[in-house]
Amino acid sequence: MTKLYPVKPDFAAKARIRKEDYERMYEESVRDPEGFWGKVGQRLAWSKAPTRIKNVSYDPNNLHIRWYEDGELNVSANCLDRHLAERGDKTAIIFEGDDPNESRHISYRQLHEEVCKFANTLKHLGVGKGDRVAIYLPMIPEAAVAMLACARIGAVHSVVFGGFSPDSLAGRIADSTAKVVVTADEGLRGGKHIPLKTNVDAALQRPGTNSVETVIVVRRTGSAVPMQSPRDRYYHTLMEGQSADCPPTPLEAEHPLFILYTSGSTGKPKGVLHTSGGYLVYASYTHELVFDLREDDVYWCTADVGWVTGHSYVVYGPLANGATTLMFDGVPNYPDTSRFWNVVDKHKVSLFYTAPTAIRALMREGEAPVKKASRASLRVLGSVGEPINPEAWEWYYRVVGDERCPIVDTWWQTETGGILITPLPGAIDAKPGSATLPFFGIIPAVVDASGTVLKGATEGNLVITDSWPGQMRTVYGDHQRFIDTYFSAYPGNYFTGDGVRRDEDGYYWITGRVDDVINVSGHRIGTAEVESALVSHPKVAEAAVVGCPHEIKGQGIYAYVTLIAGETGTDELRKELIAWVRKEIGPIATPDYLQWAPSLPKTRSGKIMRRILRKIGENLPDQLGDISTLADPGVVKSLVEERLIK
Ligand code: 6R9
Repeated sequence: MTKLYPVKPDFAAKARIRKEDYERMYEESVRDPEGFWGKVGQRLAWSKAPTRIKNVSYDPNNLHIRWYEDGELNVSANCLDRHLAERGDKTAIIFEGDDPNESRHISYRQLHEEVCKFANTLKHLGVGKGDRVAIYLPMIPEAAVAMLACARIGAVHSVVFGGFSPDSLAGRIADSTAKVVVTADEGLRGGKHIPLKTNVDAALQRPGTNSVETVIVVRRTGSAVPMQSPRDRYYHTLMEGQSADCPPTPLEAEHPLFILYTSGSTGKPKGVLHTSGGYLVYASYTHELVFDLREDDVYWCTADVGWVTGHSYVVYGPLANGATTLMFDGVPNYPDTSRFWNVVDKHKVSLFYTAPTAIRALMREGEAPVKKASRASLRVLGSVGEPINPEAWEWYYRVVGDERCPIVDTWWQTETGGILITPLPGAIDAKPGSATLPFFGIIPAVVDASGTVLKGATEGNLVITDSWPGQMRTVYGDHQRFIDTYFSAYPGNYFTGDGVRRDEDGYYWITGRVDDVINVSGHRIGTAEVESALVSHPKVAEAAVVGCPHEIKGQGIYAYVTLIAGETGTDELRKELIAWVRKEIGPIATPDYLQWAPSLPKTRSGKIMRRILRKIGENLPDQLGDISTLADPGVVKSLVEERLIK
């Protein structure tokens, strides 16, 4: 039986949303979405107030998603200018470096000044409304400055995670035809230097990247890096003498705010496009209610700005709410495994948001590194990125939160812009491992493979039946792919790509991806991307990649590789191929297992039967199911015998 953790009465007494509020507001939000989101939209400062709240059709033949479409606003003005009168001296960003001796506070006034100067810098470089700017930076305040400066002038940012390889960066630059790249000389992680500028140089040698006119380099470590004139310019020299006066450009609510690439089931990552008004309404509203935000909270989300969590819940949500947000440029185990909790004590963090993979890794180190720190400031704990296993949930609750802090297990996606299924800490009783109930305006449904809607306690695929303001609007440059990926499988619904179980209390339990996406440490990796990296190696004939269970990462990457005739699968070659994928995509895509496959199980029409490979990788050789449709059932036997997880 699952344990129930009821909302604590003392927490509920002071909470923004209590049980009865949740029920009443949820009912209203789905009965009258226009009225509900019209009111919620007033939380932002609009230069022109919207009157048309929702204009949505999920019909694949006429697909459009528009919120607040006749309104005008500027996202950076909402995150900065409107706080100046009341909160000018309040800390907007606490920066905590990789080195525990490096930290700094940036007030709203200072951040505003820096953003204005950088927005003027971008303008001076010829960047205007609608132009794309790639951001390839560590977790330093300049990353937020660059994002907000783009927003200020209507440029569209595309943040690329600093752990991606030159090739991955090049693909993203080419797809978005970015005019400027903002990077740093180097990153610093766990004391190690990451060659960001050198990676940019390598990326810009790749075909398709000649849209880039300028590379702006932030000095992070001060190491000497090659600078190519006139293309490469230092951030600090460009900023010298720039005016701190830069009026925000009023933009239509549906003006694009950013593109963020995410892995799908086919080879090429998709440029998820989010727009301005609806996105900011949704990110800020969810941030306020899910974390029960108070004026004096210190909020820390450990995600990198290279992921959507960093966009919505490090930068945009918190700053739109006038909160203090902590940016951490380090790792949980440097200088030691008490780091998270030392940072919590040092900055009196009250709201803490991290990923299950980090919890599991720290859990392995025992309680002592946690208990060394007081953590007395903590009030709410959050989880995001993948299903949290009940053991990790219990440990987070008991050891980190001292059984005092509610846990919010927040389910959402790059595509959704903000949290869709989550407990509200003062309103919804928790069950470890369940993301619980939908946020306001969200109508989840469970469907079977044929699209039949299943009622009551059941299990199937998760769809969302109507739009919400934070929803993505299109795949950049490929609207048809947007329709095909999300709206064709179950017409009239948004398909999430996740499997789900709904229990007798109506609680949702996400069971993981049902497509060819693997969730490694909360990061999405397309199996097709890893496969294409493998087959680009001259000795590889064919490859198939599946997910497998992994104690820390949640899922690991399991690759089956067929070599070209005449090559032998040695340990050395295995290492070489693993290193190859790491170099091609980035460290997060490093295969955990690589099995030599004399051949791959295929149907008579030549399709690889991944279902079988998945079961072998999961060490479930008794559950292969029907293999009679295979062209050569014999190949399965040797793959089972040689499997790497037993
Ligand atoms: C925000 C983010 C999205 C995929 C999603 C799902 C998994 C995220 C989860 C969760 C169970 C949670 N996921 N949060 N699964 N419980 N609380 O992670 O976006 O990188 O696009 O990943 O992550 O499978 O479909 P993104």
